[in-house]
Amino acid sequence: MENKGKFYITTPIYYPSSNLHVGHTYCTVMADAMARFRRMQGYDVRFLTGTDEHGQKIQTLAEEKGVTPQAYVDEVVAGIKELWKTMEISYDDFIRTTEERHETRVQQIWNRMYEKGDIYKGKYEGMYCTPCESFWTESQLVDGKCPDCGRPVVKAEEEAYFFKLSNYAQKILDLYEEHPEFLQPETRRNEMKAFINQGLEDLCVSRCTFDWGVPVPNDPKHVMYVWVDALSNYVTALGGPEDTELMGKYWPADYHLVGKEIVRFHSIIWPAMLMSADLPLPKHVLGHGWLLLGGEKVSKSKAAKGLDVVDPVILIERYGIDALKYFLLREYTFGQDGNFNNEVMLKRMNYDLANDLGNLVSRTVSMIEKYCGGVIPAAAIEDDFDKDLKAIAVGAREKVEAEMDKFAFNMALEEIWVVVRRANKYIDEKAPWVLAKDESKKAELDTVMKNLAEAIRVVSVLIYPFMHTTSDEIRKQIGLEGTETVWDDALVFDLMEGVKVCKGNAIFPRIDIDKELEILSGIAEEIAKKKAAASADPVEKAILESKPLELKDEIVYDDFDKMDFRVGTILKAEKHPKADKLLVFQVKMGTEVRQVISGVADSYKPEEMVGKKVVVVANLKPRQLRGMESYGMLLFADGEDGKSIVVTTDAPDGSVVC
Ligand code: ME8
Repeated sequence: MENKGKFYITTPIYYPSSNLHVGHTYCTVMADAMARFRRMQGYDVRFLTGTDEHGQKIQTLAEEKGVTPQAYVDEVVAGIKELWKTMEISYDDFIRTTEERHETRVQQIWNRMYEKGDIYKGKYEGMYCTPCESFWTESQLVDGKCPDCGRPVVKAEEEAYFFKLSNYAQKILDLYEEHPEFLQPETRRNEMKAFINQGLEDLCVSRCTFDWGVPVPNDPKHVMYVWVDALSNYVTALGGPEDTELMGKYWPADYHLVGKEIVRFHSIIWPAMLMSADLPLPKHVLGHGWLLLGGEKVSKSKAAKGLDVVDPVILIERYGIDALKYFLLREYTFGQDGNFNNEVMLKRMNYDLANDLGNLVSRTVSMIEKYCGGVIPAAAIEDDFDKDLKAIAVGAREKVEAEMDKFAFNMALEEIWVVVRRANKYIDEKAPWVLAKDESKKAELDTVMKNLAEAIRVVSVLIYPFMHTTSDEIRKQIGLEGTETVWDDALVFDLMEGVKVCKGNAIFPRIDIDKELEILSGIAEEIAKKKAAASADPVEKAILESKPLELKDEIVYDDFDKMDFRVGTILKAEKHPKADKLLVFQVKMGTEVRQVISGVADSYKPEEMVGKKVVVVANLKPRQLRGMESYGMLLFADGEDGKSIVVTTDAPDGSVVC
């Protein structure tokens, strides 16, 4: 196969603070699919992932657990490696920032920056977000909290080393200008430009209040700022910064794939560090969107909340690796956020995998067995349906490649499913079971069987980068077990004559969605309970134990905006002359006094209500209640024993409630 050149792709190196969730899996699955895809195309691929093991947060977690930081990370990293092994993630290297090969080389990068005159000693006074390991100025905080994650920050004041990031502001803006492809999508580039234009301050690159980090060369009471340490992994894993065989071969990276919240580090700090260290810049930084759960980012602290299972290990156990991978790659649009929930996931698995793909394969193999003795026959004629199926199948590869060039995994898979759905439709159009009843139609029946086998084979090639196990299983069933899956074979339609099929189990069993959702919510509840029991933080406990309310149908803001609530004072209250349950109030709302009637005589004596500040639905259409007019409604809450409790407020009379 023609060698297309090298292709170096990386994922973020994840914090081994606790087990990974489906959000991390999403990024790694995308990188894996891209790596496998480029390998099939003939690229010399290097795929790097790893773990970012230093920093204050890890040190604190280890202390809480009563173990050394190293022992702490060793355990979590073993779990992460196990997960990637189960998912057959095809990385070429896994770098841990606690490895010696990393530590010595990151010191070399530091020395290069130092020798350039870009690192100097000073004093840091500012705010620090420990979970994000990020420094902020007061003005960057949002409501006094970390602008990235919204959590509280702590004051940090210490002697520290600084990196002259400010010197690189213009160079980085020039980089975006000259190479807009460096940072995608464009929205992220605009955000970064705006960030730089606010003014780039020098970056504090060392800490001395804890020691879980790479020592600063010649000043070991300081450890390097964890982001300087972490970003360097992309180079140190190749043996860099010094010239090594791997550096020469693979650096600069073709793609750093990262979540949108760490684009800033990769597109400002990282290129500045590389410029300072006289190293070439990566070609592309791609920021992907977040998976959201109930509108919030799926995160380690919230991972156990709610009724959805986000633990990839459990999802894989129940539905298989390929079903999860397919869902993650097909459901979300690269660069945008997307909602994650188990129902959407199960529906995708059922419709696309069990119905569309699974049925196509099982129906075809069964028919070849039944009508052709299990051996794929020769094709004899070509009518418009046959021609259309063939054109769509052999034309798909180019479309898949075009989408993958844009990292549009969902659209690449959609192009493959165009073939799958066309083939299913072809079965309906041709109705082989009718052809089989007429001996004179044997040639046409044979053609249908052969063309279906070819279409399935093309699909098996195209899905290989995304779901190689399924591809192998399909190839086994259409009689190609043990043959090499070759990318160029997706362009031809004449390889299947004479091949003996081999019927197997359904490649994706149908899922009983209602039953499965019940099981999953039970599992999610169990996980949340366990986490809540282990948590010392009362707010976290409450969040973990929270259960969704049963509510009326959702309304939109415009519905709410139609309502006019006002604060009023009850001037007078009396019993309704004709109804025991009703009280008649005279309510003053600013300039206006009006009569409002409520059915609360069982809960309040009239005199108890006088003087209360209440909330009135003031633009409600007037209503007759047993012969008296009511001009609005007061708000009450349901109390115990069916009693009503009036909603009161300290707000001034007449004020608008909104
Ligand atoms: O930031 N949706 O590590 P990290 C989508 N160590 N992707 C998500 C996600 C979600 N809800 N949650 C996490 C770090 N991710 C640093 C990186 S790199 C030199 C250092 C993915 O463990 C996403 O790719 O917090 C995100 O950028 C990454 O996990 C953050 O992982």
